[in-house]
Amino acid sequence: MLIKKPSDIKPSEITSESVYRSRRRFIRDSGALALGMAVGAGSSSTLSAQDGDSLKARAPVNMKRTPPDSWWEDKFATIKPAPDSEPFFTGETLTPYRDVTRYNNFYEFGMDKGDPFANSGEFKSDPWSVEITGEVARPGTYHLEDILKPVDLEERIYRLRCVEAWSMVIPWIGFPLSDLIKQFEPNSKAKYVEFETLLDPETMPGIRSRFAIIDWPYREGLRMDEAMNPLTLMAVGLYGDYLPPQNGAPMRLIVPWKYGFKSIKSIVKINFRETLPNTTWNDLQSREYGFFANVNPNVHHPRWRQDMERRLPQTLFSRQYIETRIFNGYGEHVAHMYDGMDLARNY
Ligand SMILES: Nc1nc2c(c(=O)[nH]1)N[C@H]1C(S)=C(S)[C@@H](COP(=O)(O)O)O[C@H]1N2
Ligand SMILES: [Mo]
Repeated sequence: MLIKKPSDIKPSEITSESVYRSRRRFIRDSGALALGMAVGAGSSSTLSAQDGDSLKARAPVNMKRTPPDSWWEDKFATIKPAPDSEPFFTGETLTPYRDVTRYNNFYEFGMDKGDPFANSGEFKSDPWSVEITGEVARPGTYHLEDILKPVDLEERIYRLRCVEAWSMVIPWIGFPLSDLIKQFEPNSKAKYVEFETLLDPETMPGIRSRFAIIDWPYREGLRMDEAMNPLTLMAVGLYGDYLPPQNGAPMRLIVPWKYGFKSIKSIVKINFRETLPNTTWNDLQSREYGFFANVNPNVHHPRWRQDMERRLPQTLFSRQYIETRIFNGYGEHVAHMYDGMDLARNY
């Protein structure tokens, strides 16, 4: 296979291209992995060419939306591949597409891990618009197409650590949140950014459920410096393709050094404000879920420990437990934002 420049890649080839690149990495890294296994480090699963092939085969099956407008395809024709170095890349084994898209938390579609995949068939993410409000020069309701027009899409491979102590490694497609924020010109009073998920009981059966525990819509927030940090990503795709509904189509936040619940899905509102916003999980159980929610192996959840995590995929025969790292391993790039803060109090 020839290595192509991103601009030469047709949309239909992108998935295979990203599979190809993970394969290339596998080949490059396999020396190190083999060594790890030889000393009994127990790295149980590795990405193989075979996995790559099955990812490619499964991707379209999981796509529950019809191909969106052609502007999406044009946008996806120019994705900049992930670099080969931290922090926008990790050489850790990718979690297979199947697990990334069938083991989800998206309570709007139900509380079980398989519910978002199973129950999101009616969900429509195209057309989509986002309301921008608060302390900005350019408030308004914008079509997603217009928000994405000026940004450059890139691939980033990040760890995702859920507060429930499981984790994945996911190749996202997106752009820095800072590139979106700058478009709307926040003023000096904009100290926090608040996000809201779509609330559509018609297509989101979890919202209709009488067992729902959440006060909808799902809300999250970041301090402005966190929002502007180069690691903070607005994702519009994964594995080289559009986001499936269960992963937060058409656009969701990714904050890789924080617990997964901060990474709010299917965003319809972005509000700039002076005061700390209310957030869904913090409102529900403030003793268990803080506003900052930085991944921290030293501060345990009141009901379970946080110093280990279960890395997916797991099989019937192997469960892989690894040590959780402070700031999910991204400390070098984000710890400075919390200088002088007591992380045990500001959890
Ligand atoms: N709107 C909304 N966003 C959400 C959630 C949710 O229930 N609703 N769950 C969060 C949690 S707890 C996690 S771990 C991640 C999971 O993202 P993934 O399913 O793409 O892996 O999404 C987060 N974003
Ligand atoms: Mo989570």
